[in-house]
Amino acid sequence: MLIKERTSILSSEITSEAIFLNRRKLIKAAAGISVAALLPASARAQVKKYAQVPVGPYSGALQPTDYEDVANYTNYYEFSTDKKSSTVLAKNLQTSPWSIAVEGEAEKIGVFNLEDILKNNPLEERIYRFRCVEAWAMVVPWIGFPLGTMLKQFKPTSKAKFVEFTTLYDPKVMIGQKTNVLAWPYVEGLRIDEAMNPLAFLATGMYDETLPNQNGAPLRLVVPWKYGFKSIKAIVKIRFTETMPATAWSKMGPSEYGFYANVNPEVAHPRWSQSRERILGASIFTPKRKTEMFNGYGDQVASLYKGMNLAKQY
Ligand SMILES: Nc1nc2c(c(=O)[nH]1)N[C@H]1C(S)=C(S)[C@@H](COP(=O)(O)O)O[C@H]1N2
Ligand SMILES: [Mo]
Repeated sequence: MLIKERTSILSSEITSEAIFLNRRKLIKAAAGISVAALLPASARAQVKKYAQVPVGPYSGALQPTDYEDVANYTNYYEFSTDKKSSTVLAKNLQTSPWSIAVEGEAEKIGVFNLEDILKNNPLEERIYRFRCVEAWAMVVPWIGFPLGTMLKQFKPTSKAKFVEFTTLYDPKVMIGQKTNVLAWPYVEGLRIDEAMNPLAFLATGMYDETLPNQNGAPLRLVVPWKYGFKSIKAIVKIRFTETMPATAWSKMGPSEYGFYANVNPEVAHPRWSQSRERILGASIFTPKRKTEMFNGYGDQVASLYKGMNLAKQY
């Protein structure tokens, strides 16, 4: 995400991302070692596992983005607005033990150990496209479980129309929380039917490995048909509500970051077009590709928005 004060550096920032990621590859190529050779042995041994996960319903025909690009260029404002710094600083987060408070309109509320939640939710691997609001896209093999399956275990009541998610608040470690770039803690939300859609996913890992801290460990949301900011990291609270949650980004910039945030090539962000995207880590000479409605997941999710004006409810 970009904050308002940084308007003028939008294009330079995108260029610097391409240069940063490509320079890293060039240095490795010059040193005569492949990117795969730099992965920990455990990851190399298992590379085939995610490579065998069928593309198709979840990812379209695109190939997974390099692990190193996904793990080294992150958005995590609790640590830093700089995508390389947040990657490094997030390593300080203690992700175990971890508990999640479940509150609001549900029969089974309380504080649950993540380990216990995992016992009731078998892990699976899914390759999803991912699209950040700034214009970069990537394809990530996540490990996790469907959000809706887990939510049903808490028995939401008929009053539960929305689900609100909250990130950890711990400014001693999450030093970005000492600044006011966003209203802390980070909050995101979904309408209950969006949350129950089988595509909505909670991730505990990626590329056959435990989720790196900087990508949201120990538990992060993945909503592949929406812009990246909906995919909240380091979740500590889930609340079922009757009214639409006020989310961190919409509080900061209501005209720029709506509640729905569906990937939509036709609705421009007030400060830039959304019609094209570039794959993270691709060469700066690779042409951008066309953004797809709902990030390519229209068949699975378009019915959720029947009758809505998505230019108004962005
Ligand atoms: N708690 C929290 N979650 C967050 C963010 C953040 O700053 N804090 N950034 C969001 C944005 S803008 C994007 S694009 C994705 C980036 O996920 P990635 O770093 O794993 O690529 O995380 C989202 N989740
Ligand atoms: Mo983003």
